[in-house]
Amino acid sequence: MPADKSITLVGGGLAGALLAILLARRGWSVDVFERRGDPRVEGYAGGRSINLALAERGLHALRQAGADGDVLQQAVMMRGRFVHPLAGESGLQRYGRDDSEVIWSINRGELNLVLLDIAESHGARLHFDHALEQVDFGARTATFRHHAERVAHPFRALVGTDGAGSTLRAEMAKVLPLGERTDWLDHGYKELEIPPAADGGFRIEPNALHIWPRGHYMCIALPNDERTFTVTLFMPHRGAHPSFETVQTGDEALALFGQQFPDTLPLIPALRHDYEANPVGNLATLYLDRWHLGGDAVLLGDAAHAMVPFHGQGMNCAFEDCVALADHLERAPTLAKAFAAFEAERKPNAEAIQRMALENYIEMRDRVDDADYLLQRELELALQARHPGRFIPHYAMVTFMRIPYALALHRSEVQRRLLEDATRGLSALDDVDWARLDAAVLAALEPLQDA
Ligand code: FAD
Ligand code: 8RB
Repeated sequence: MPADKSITLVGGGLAGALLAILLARRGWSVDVFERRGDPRVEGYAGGRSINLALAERGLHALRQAGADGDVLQQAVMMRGRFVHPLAGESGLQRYGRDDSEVIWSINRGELNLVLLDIAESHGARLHFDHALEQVDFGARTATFRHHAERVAHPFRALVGTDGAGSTLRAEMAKVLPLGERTDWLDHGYKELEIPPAADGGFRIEPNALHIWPRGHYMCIALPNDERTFTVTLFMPHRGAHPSFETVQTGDEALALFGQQFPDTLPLIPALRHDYEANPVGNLATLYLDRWHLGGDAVLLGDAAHAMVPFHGQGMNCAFEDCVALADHLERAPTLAKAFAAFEAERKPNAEAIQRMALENYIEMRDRVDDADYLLQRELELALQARHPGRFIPHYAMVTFMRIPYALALHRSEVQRRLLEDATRGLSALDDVDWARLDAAVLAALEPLQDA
């Protein structure tokens, strides 16, 4: 543990607020500088109610911070995907074996508020309306814009929890190239809303993550505890219809939804308005070769490894980063060693979930209503029952376990080959050659230690 336990966090979003709690509870002197105003005074900037899926990795981190109770109180359980094909029957595909294997829809604003409150109660000093502008690493001072003024603060070390557009990252890159690369996805997104029903209840099944898969594009909907759903349309920016190029006006959106998502039309009364009022968002994966500058500064969460949203793991991964960094800070003799050990542990795992997130887009938009795919999901469950602790479905390794993402990716690749080989040409599990498949599973997969 370093002798001087003081640290400055840039960004009081999800990761910044959580890390502040973890460190303040361990006796660190923590300052958090956040660009926005205090959400507890001004309301959460961002307005619309935006929800996120919380899974085991994020929940575990919240438990470490003593924040899980407050957060789960406002959460809505999502037991599985509720798939709405264009033709054919819609229905729930469970994520796990039972209600202990679920994910939770939580409100971003509420979550941030709860975490900031707890951070402050443990002694973290929160400085709102302070946007990092510039860092002098030689003099160890950081300059923030505070309303119309510029204020300089001395620091021992900086942690960049300032999100995908990180200013700290840009300041670090002026001293040491970080090898930054951004891969933009050629798809974007637009948010819409399903309001409550006339009787004040949910208009569709509340305890699910809804998906309308349409091949090259899709809609999803997550429930909010105020009985609304946030709907997100993901589709290509440009090119053949439908794309954000061919669907620009509210009327064009009405036509698209009428043809491709007809069951949602009566659910989204303000579709025309929402479509025109809300911007098209961009999606990207951010890769860096380095996350830290000696013992002076380190990046985590979206600032280090922003990812596409399709596994619902951006926050979960950022929270897992916070637990890892707090542990390394506790164990390592110097900040430089702590930051280096943190980067060595987390970078391969961040890269693994970034890749799995890209892959899950294809699965969600194109595969979830496919017969081959459903047969493979059925076989995954059967193999999990035949080989407990050894064959674990891909989704479960990412979502319900805390094994390193890189290990989950590796085992998923091995398992996918087994599933494809065993189901090739089959239309039901009755015809599976179980003796052969069991032998292949035993040969290809070691038992998992913490399963
Ligand atoms: P952020 O939460 O973005 O926090 C960054 C903070 O830094 C902000 O408060 C910002 O105001 C502040 N800041 C920025 N610049 C400065 C500066 N110069 N000075 C001071 N402060 C600054 N993840 C999931 O796991 N599950 C989901 O279902 C999910 N859904 C999502 C839905 C949407 C619409 C979006 C946009 C993202 C979603 N994510 C989800 C991803 C998740 O939001 C991010 O991965 C997560 O918020 C990263 O946390 P962070 O603290 O690194 O960044
Ligand atoms: N960022 C999610 C999943 C996986 C669901 C499954 C997918 C919206 C922006 Cl697209 C998406 C998942 O495989 O069945 N779990 O959680 C969250 C997702 O999107 C979030 C709400 C989102 N993230 C910019 C928009």
